[in-house]
Amino acid sequence: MKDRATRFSVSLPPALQRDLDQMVREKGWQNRSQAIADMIRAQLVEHRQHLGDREIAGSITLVYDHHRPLLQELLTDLQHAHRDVIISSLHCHLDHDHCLEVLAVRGAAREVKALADQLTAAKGVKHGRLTVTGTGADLPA
Ligand code: NI
Repeated sequence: MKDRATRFSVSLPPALQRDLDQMVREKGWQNRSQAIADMIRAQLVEHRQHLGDREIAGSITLVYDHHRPLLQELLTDLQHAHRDVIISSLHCHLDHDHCLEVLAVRGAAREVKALADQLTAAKGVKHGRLTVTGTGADLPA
């Protein structure tokens, strides 16, 4: 059974309310309530990233030069060591030198972030980014 929505009032300066209404129109939200609910969910995801044991899901994106000595081996070793967190991976050969790797991850926030940091910090990785989302079950409708 779906929980009933509760109402609360929000006070905003007029200019902020105008900007909010404009963003609601531009982004195609149905109304302010839907917009604010989406923004709260986004902030919850962001906030929960900092909670160490909480389970999160997301993706780690890496761009690197595969000619860099030992880099490929290091990235593969790290991925094998964290195979419990990595649920899928995608490798694309971007050009003669560069590879794009996207890892889908799920696990304790602390472990996911540590893995992302290690991969991103590896010498020869030109760009790395962890994008965190919820696991679905942890986000109210
Ligand atoms: Ni490649």
